[in-house]
Amino acid sequence: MNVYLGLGTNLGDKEQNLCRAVQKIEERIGKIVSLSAFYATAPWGFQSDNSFLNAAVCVETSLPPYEVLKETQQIERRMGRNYKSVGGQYKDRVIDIDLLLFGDIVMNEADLVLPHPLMTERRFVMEPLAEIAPDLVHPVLGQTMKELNA
Ligand code: PH2
Ligand code: MG
Ligand code: MG
Repeated sequence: MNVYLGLGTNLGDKEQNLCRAVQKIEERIGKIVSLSAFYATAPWGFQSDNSFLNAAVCVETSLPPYEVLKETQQIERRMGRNYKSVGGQYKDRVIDIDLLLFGDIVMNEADLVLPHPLMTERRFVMEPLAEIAPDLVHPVLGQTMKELNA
């Protein structure tokens, strides 16, 4: 199944952080089908002096959603993200890997919601996603990524 992941970083060597994350994703989750350009974006939803580099990646995986989540969280930790957002406040981070879409799976669990509930509100997600998957249809909204990014 194809899983779409959103990547973000605003600390350290951001380009290297994204490249390392993609490499680890390929090692642990599956074959990289496509990778977007890296987009320089302003912090969204919180104040920070550190701008972001964001990207989207499509991975062909045989793992189920919770296994992919476990792997992405482990990659985040191994790359030095040993903190979580405090009281729902976003924080600067070395790497953030979010599950955006996982085939046509729709699920609503406390620790995993698919598709990602905020993806369509975030230009830093939709811009790279629409680049690599313009005709992909959102399983709940029924619109393509290109339409949702318009
Ligand atoms: N991630 C957030 C909150 N705000 N802003 C940008 N530009 N890029 C992000 O990846 C990002 C954000 C929560 O994960
Ligand atoms: Mg995030
Ligand atoms: Mg995250």
